[in-house]
Amino acid sequence: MTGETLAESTIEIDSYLDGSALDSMADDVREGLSREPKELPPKYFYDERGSELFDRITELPEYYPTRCERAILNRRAPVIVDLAEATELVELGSGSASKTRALLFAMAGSGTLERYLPMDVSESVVERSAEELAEIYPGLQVHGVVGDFEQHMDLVPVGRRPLVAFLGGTIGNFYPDARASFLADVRALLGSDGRFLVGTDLVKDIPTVEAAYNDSAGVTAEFNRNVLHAINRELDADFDPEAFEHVAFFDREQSWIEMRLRALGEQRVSIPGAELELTLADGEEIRTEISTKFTQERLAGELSRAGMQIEAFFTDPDSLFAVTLAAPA
Ligand code: SAH
Ligand code: AVI
Repeated sequence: MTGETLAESTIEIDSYLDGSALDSMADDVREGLSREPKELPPKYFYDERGSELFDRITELPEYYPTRCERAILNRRAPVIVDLAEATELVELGSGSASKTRALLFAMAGSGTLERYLPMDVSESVVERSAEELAEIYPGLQVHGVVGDFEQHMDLVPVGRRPLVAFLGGTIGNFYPDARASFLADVRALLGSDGRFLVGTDLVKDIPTVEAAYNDSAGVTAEFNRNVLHAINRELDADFDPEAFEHVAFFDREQSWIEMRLRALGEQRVSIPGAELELTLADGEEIRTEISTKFTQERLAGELSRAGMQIEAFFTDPDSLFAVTLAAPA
């Protein structure tokens, strides 16, 4: 009988969201709620409850992006891994990392897998996925980063020739200027021969998109309202989340779906942690998220302006969603 001892996995987690997180939430809330229309950044959806609600969204019959992306990754992970020739996988906005397993599995199968670096603003999801994946892959070094990919990308301890993944279509949640600066940061992470793997939701018929953000079970509505629960808890505010209606509509001109919270009746809100007193008129809306839908051409143009070119472009059979591998140009 032959056998070999499995190497120990290691877990290390760096956090960049300690004391300053509350200050930046207060600034963001004060700034966003003084805009027209009023606005709140989507990253505040993702406390522990919000991350769980997002995971429930990914299982809804109407929410096609996760199913499509999972099918693409399960089928194409071996070719992606062959092209990338990476020993480490960096994952931005990693969440529960459930689709990532196909990539790690393919890297392990090709004998190249050494390190996984999940980065997310939600501490609980980074810790949980680090533990789960370290257990599944003996010998894997997991280096988690709890941080904001709009502020802390230069702190990701990236090694040589990384595969940097950004899945789920989260790239669509940026406004165009912020996306350009995010893509420039990704390009810097790649060095001379890393690869960028990005999931994008594609342009399609409007009813399919609108149903995905307006599910019949009301989970997306609860996810949307969760931002108010988070602000109540962190900034001692007194929003009544049930006094806001979930709204989601597709904006053809911008090619994005927009989620809003609409006040049902006049709302007086006090947010002591942001030194803000607020009155919302009956029917007034707060924009909470945009989610851009892409064409291949638009994505190629944006990647090119950031110094990257498409190496492979994969879609599901109905072309609802795409996974793109890009290399330094
Ligand atoms: N990649 C996963 C999760 C997508 S949900 C998937 O494909 O299913 C979006 C993820 O990005 C959440 O886990 C959220 O916590 C994280 N996120 C949102 N804004 C962020 C930010 N500014 N910095 C880091 N992570 C962020
Ligand atoms: C994380 N992000 C890509 C999701 C999306 O589809 O834009 C967030 C989400 N919002 C509502 N449902 C899901």
